[in-house]
Amino acid sequence: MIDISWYEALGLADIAAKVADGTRLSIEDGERLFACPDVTAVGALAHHARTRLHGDKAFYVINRHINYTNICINGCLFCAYSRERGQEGAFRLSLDEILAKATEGPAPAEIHVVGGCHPEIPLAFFEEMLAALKRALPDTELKCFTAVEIAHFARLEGIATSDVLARLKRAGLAMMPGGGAEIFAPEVRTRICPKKSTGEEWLRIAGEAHQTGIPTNCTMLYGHIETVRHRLEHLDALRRRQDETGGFVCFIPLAFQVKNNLLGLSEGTTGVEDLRTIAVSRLMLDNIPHIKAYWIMLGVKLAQTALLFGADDLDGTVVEEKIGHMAGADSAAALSRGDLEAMIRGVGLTPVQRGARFDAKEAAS
Ligand code: V47
Ligand code: SF4
Repeated sequence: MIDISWYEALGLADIAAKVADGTRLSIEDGERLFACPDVTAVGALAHHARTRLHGDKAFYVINRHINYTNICINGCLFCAYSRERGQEGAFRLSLDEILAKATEGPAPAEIHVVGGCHPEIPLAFFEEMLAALKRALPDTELKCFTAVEIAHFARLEGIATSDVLARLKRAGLAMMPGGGAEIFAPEVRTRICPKKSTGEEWLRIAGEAHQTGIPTNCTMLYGHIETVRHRLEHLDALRRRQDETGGFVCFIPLAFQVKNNLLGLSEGTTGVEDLRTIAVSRLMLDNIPHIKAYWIMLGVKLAQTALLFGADDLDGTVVEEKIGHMAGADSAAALSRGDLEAMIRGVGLTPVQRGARFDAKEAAS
């Protein structure tokens, strides 16, 4: 139940009424939620929306992240992870090294594989990688490659992105992660990632993946040079794409980690800003089922709190993470299933172990 008198006092009764009856919020509604002095009031609305979708369930996955290379031709200015070829710290894993990482513990439900846009790894390598992973781990879902990598593979091969997607799906790709979206607005992109696919191209490839039968996640990198309006326009673009193709499974707001960037930024986001961004995302994205509190970027305690501010998923065990940690994220490298379940139970919710596409794996014990 939404306590309308609380929202009347805040001048947000009309928005609370929209949330109560499931009416889509406008960008201007989103701006008012960002401006509301009481973040707990915004969080309570988002919790109402997430409870309507998921009851008392909160999700996690037994997964493993693998980064196959940090060599990248894009050189995004916010990215602490990428290196040029030959630069100190540059790496590229062989197929055997990828397989060794994938199979080093018990089989995960999901393997998340992404990398930089390497100037010469051919598409055939990734087809072989997917087939080899599938042979080694037949029950593991392969969630690999962002829309930016797909655009890069297509350019290297001189073929259409739809052909890249079809070939990767045939080789065993089940799902794509949501990275590379950053902020779609061209005036932001030209300043933070001028060489990367445009926002329009990212959205086009996501839609193409959905039409090829590959569901994807989607992300937003916030807390750098963007404005609140840019965030809301980004969310609106995602939900319009979702109206058309329906293939987004989960949205992940990525809090910018500030160490080692070329943007000259040194102030990270605050916890309150993170919670507000998660809450407004839940309220705006009325057609995307899941919102992830990615503990790697948020830290464990804030990710847990975010489960009461609109998020319904914690991602997973992860095992090894480089992108956030090279930018100063001070979270642990990995969490256990027990840690994730305790985080969820600690806020009075029921843990549900899921697969990459959020199919339930088993009832939590
Ligand atoms: O695309 C890069 C972001 C993304 C920084 O789909 C940074 O389930 C914060 O997309 N601070 C990769 N973020 C991570 C990603 C992801 C992670 C977990 C789950 C899923 C999923 C997707 O990380 C990049 C970029 O947007 N990023 N540098 C940084 N300094
Ligand atoms: Fe390359 Fe991705 Fe880093 Fe940009 S964010 S430089 S595309 S690895």
